[in-house]
Amino acid sequence: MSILDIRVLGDPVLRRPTTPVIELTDELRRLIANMYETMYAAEGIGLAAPQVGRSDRLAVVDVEGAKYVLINPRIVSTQGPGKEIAEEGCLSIPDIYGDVERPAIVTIRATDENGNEYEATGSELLGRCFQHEIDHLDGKLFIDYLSPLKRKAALSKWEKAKGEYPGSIRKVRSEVKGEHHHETEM
Ligand code: K1U
Ligand code: ZN
Repeated sequence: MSILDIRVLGDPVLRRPTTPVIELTDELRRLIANMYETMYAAEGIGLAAPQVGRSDRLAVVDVEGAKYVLINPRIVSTQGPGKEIAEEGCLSIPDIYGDVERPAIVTIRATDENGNEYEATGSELLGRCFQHEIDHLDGKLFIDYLSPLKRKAALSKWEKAKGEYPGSIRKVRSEVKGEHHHETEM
């Protein structure tokens, strides 16, 4: 398994719509395993394919041990008394945070890594993570939801920080001591 480079704001792949997965190939299974490894190394709770430079309609999630592989996911319904506001970040916009209002509870339908279709309902952080990842698959980022003023502030902070990511690439290091990674290996 390997840790993949994370694409950051400015890389057009983050704005490109994704293509549905038609066949679960070994190559895609390897991609899923590598996305999990990358997400854990970056200390995230989710990761979508465009964030590692791929336009496949696929994401992985691990919220407090609740793991989901989201292949061709879609939101089938939103429930609850209404919307909730909470702070979000994004592995593709490091160190930038903002309050985002979203439906409190969502039900999604997706295919898992074994090709089985499933439905899952998420509230709180899990529901928010499902929505954040599905947004990535539609080329949407959390900053798109900020008020014009807060978005402007976030973007000006990013203008100063983005120099740390030449080529819009964020290198993630493994936390495991003594481990040697071959970054280009798949
Ligand atoms: O897709 C991503 O960029 C991953 C992102 C997902 C996400 C963050 C916040 C709300 C919903 C979804 C992250 O994992 S950001 C960093 C993070 O690990 C985190 C954020 C909030 C709570 C706990 C952890
Ligand atoms: Zn994100």
